[in-house]
Amino acid sequence: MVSKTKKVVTIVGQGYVGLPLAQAAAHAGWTVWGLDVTPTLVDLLNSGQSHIDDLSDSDIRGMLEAGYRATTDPSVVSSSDVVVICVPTPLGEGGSPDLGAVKGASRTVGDNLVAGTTVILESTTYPGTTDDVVRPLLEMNSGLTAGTDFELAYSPERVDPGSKKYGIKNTPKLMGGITDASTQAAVAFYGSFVDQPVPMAGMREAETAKLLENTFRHVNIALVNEMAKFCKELNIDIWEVIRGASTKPFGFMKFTPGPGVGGHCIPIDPNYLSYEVRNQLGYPFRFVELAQEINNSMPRYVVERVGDLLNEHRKPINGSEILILGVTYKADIADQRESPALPVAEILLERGATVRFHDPMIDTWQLGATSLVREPDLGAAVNEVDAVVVLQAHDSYNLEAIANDSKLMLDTRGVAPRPAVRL
Ligand code: SAJ
Repeated sequence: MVSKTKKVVTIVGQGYVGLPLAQAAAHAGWTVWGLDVTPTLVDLLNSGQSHIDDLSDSDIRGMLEAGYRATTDPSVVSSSDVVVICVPTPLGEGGSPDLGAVKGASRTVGDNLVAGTTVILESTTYPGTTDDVVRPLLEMNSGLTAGTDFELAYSPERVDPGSKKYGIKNTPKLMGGITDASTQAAVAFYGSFVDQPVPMAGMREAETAKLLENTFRHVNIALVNEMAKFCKELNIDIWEVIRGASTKPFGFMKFTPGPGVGGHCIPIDPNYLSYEVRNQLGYPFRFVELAQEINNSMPRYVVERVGDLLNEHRKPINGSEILILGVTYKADIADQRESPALPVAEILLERGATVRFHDPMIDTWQLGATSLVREPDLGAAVNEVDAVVVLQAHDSYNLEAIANDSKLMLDTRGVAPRPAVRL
């Protein structure tokens, strides 16, 4: 539990990582400042409204009652015992990591840092970022020394958006510091609301463990995607193959083919590792680069499969009406980042198809310069179009009824019964 005097934490970046962390800390008795550079977001949060899938408006109101406040004022850092940086690390030009937000946050924290504070980076990044990028900026702007005047650690976020089972409390959390004392300072912070804090040997090991976690998923998704392609040509049911393999109770983990890999993590994070290996050592991290190539090829493969199915009905793609079901990056959440639906639609349009969409989580879908409105009547649209393509199997879809009512249906998630055709 937190010591008698209310401890204060500033969490920099109030997105899908920073906000749930703020909620957990607030309910564990911390005074929490949610520091963000977006004034409209700060106002929204302080008015009790959420902008992320995993927290509702009432969750935000509960945080405000528990001592949370959002702010744009970085001076809160100077009255904080702990500062956690949770800002985005997108890919920049040519697939290299864009650390602009991390650098900006580090300078801001450095400008306001006082001795005795514990600073933790959570943003997913390449090994060495905390030590070689964040630390120098903190030290330069504060005149303080990491590991001596203030503690410094790295602790990767492990959020599975939309998960009903895992949240911050019951997900083991890795943390590695510049010194053992820094590691223990991170353990003391997270230990007040995480069941299992996991101290690591150092910051680089904690940074790299996160990348291993996501690269593991990325590579295994690419493996089943590539197998899906050749199994189709060999007339082997890949879904049955995976069902069978999944009965192995040890040494196997189920992954399934899909229309492509979306989200803010899996398609992005492994590139950090391949970037750093190539940058530092001059040779490629071949698994990641191959996995990227295969996963990025899936939208075009989906369109090829649609073409094959239309062809069986003597219809070209050109001039056909195609209904896409599910434009988010995974089922039952509203996030569209890196969703494969966009490249699928773009390639269909290139081939002369008319594209319509439905997604229970999305009202209007930005397709290049065109804003598509969700089909108002799903049943009618299913009957009207030449083909239905399921990209995300949202729980609310009755896929059996849609399969029976559609002229033809391609199911890219392997969950719809016949007469739907699986990828
Ligand atoms: N996907 C497949 N086949 C699979 C699994 C996933 O095609 O077998 C696709 C999904 O449709 C999705 C993408 O890959 O488009 C990413 O899927 P995901 O479940 O990994 O989704 P994220 O990015 O929301 O969550 C992941 C976490 N997921 C799990 O551990 C189950 C985890 O990798 C990270 O903790 C988290 O991102 C993160 O923040 O890094």
